[in-house]
Amino acid sequence: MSGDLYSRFAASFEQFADRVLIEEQGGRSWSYSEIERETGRLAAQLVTLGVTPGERVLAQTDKSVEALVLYFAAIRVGAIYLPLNIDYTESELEYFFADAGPVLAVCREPSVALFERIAKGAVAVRTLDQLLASLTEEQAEPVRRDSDDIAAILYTSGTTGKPKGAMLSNDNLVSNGEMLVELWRFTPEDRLIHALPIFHVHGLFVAIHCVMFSGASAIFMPKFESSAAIGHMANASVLMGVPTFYIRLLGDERFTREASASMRLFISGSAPLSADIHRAFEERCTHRVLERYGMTETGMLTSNPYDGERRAGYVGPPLPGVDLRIADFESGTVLEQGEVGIVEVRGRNIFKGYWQMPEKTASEFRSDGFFITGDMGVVDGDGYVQLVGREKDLIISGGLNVYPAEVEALLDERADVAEAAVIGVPHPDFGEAVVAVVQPAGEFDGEAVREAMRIDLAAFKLPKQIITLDELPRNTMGKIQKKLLRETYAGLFEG
Ligand code: MLC
Ligand code: AMP
Repeated sequence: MSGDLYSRFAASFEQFADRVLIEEQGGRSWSYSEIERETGRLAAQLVTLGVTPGERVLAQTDKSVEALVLYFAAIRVGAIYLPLNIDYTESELEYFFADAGPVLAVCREPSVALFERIAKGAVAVRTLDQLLASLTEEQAEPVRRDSDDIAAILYTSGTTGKPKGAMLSNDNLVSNGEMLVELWRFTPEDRLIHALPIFHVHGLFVAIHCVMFSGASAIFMPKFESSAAIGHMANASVLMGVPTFYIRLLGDERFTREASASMRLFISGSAPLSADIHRAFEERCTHRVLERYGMTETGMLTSNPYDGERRAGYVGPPLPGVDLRIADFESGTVLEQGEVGIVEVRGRNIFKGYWQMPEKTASEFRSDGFFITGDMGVVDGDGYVQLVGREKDLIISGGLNVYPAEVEALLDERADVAEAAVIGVPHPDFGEAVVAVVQPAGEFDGEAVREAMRIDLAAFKLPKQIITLDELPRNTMGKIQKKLLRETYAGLFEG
């Protein structure tokens, strides 16, 4: 099987030419052949702007069919696609520009001045509208890439230091997509309710590749909204989402067995789906959510089975082709079945390393090629994986990752903060919410501090609440006791 991603897209463009690929919510439908034509034209525009194979195309755009076409076009010309969360602020963007060195940056109209300022004339800056306005009938020829050539870089933050660009190869994406189509039984008859953003692995690769590779179609929602999603269910077959989607559906009384009767599959991932929500969902509509587990660096790793038991609180067995083991984090010793340890993985879907960070990359792999996920887990007698926590100090809020160290650094550098500890606290909607516990230095106004942090921090990373304490709890070594703080504030958002 060829690992060239665009060839995989091209095969579907040809095979399913007249079928609908994307149906815009409240808008028009696009067939596979129409999307291919726009992709070819936009690709020609990218070539005119100097994009060549291996160059980075950075995109911070709203979700739209055109934004998706930009992804396909970048892949068609052999470029490396680099999608960014629309919430990222100036300082975050500066870092991505400097690190990735894109030749072209595509942004939203209100961000043009900011992008120009950051680009300093060294990077072409365009809005999607500008690109579309200058299209001609000319189509760029697809550029063939090798399996190991990089197709996309997705930034993920880290426990310490700066975000790292995970390099995903053509074959990483093709192999994982093909596997999921088979596992989840996607066919041309499927219609996916697509309500995720298209700048992460989940919404861009898992969702779009399942649709594209199988000849299915997607109903494109600008963002998740439960009543609209319920409205689509009569004409759809699959929903993919983060647990917050399922929590919000359960909170909507219009979500019933009848409303979801034509759906065949509900898939959840990116964050833990609690066993309670899993059960409540089944009680409400009789569907058992299929939970799977993945990472930006690895694509999808495990999935509950389509036909077998979809076990609440478990992420299922490893995907075919994924070697998964549990090891002792410190020593790397592989543990026995049933023992809790760090999850390590190997396979065709594992990324090619962090962009320009060979040492960082090396430190996250074992010598025999296993990638250290940072997730703690255990495998049961049936081969089902259960995730029980994280070795990495990470908060996952509504499916988005927030590294406490980044938020703490911003707080700690303030004159009115002596020291801060940022923790994840259970939240009824987002699963976990970011909370900052601060030991002030003098006068302190939490709300004003939150507002000030907005300048440097994407909105989803902002603490939902800032708590002040005269003294942060410490152990005998002087280390802040985050576990104790998490226990103390566990009920903060209850009721
Ligand atoms: C929005 N806000 C969030 C947030 N999303 N805060 C914390 N966590 C989030 N996830 C902020 C908003 O900026 C706003 O702040 C306030 O919270 C209320 O927002 P909202 O209107 O309730 O949020 P909404 O727009 O409805 O978005 C919630 C959401 C969205 C859950 C639908 O975040 C979402 O689509 N999440 C999915 C993310 C995703 O695709 N993850 C996959 C990563 S890939 P303010 O201050 O402005 O009022 C991956 C690998 C894998 O993890 O395995 O899949
Ligand atoms: P990201 O870096 O955004 O790709 O997030 C990857 C992380 O999300 C993983 O390392 C896990 O901690 C978490 N994750 C993904 N899917 C699940 C799941 N089904 N259950 C629990 N955690 C998950």
